[in-house]
Amino acid sequence: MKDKEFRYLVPGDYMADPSVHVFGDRLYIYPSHDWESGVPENDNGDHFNMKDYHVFSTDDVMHGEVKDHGVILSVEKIPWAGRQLWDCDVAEKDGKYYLYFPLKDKNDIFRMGVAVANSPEGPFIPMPDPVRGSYSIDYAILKDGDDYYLYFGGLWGGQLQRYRDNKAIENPHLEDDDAPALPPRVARLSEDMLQFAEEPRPVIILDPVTGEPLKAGDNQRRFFEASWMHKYNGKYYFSYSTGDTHRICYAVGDNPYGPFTYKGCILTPVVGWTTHHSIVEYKGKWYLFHHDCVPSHGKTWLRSLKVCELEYDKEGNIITIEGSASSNQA
Ligand code: FUB
Repeated sequence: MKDKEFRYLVPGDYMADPSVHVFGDRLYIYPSHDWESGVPENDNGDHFNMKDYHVFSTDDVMHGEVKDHGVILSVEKIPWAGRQLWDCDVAEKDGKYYLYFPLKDKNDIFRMGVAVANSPEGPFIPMPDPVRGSYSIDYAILKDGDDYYLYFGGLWGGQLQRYRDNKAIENPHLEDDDAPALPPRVARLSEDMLQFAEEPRPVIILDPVTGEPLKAGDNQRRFFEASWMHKYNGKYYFSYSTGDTHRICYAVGDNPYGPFTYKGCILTPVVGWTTHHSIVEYKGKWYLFHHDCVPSHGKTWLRSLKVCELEYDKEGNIITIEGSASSNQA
């Protein structure tokens, strides 16, 4: 059997957390930009001390040129900035491009910023304030008809455990193992794309056997961070990282709000603590963009952007891909 082909997309730099979309006839990649900042590693992710974003584009995913369009937004241009530009995403509406990014404010709380451009290649001009009512990290956008849905959330350093019912709580905590897992959130965006049009709602992932929400102690399957949403054959595929068990998993539903029924593992662990991805169709093929730490020899804060083809079986199940932690991928 032929070995699966993987490609490192930006061999000269460290890029992670890819969000990928097709705009016009090109494919655009919006990653986080890792660098050696010298901040020591801890469970809050302080070592992910990113300070700018680049955008890349290509018209041939596995073999063509990957063009670096340069810096499209940097932390010193954002008036409310504290630190740490983590996973962003971009949507197009009426010829304008909207970049949604998580950044800690001056009180070290993650908020969502929006920056606007006239081209997918930027530059993106940040709005003066974060989005009202925004919190946590890892924003991902689904355009569905005329509506745009934003998925978000992340445990531990992503601060999701600080909120219940969209309000900050005094004593941040994870749920007990037997309780339903803390869910990611989804909110429809306003007409002008600059605010939430509604209060964020929980994204519930159900156990296919019991029909109950996955439990907080179910670390192999429950949501941790890295939301992504794509559609396949009219179904909504919500995918995410399980964090401390290092898997990319997915669940399927009938509408953008869910609930979603757990289906399986898309990507087994890669080299490095984090795993994060996006799934996109381009020129008739499906791709899994992700990252690992093979080129940096396992330095978990220096991640490299990677892609491979993704396939479905006849029932629409995603065929599991073996990550670099358990294979001999170069
Ligand atoms: O890149 C910083 C954080 O690491 C992201 O927000 C998470 O998804 C994880 O990849």
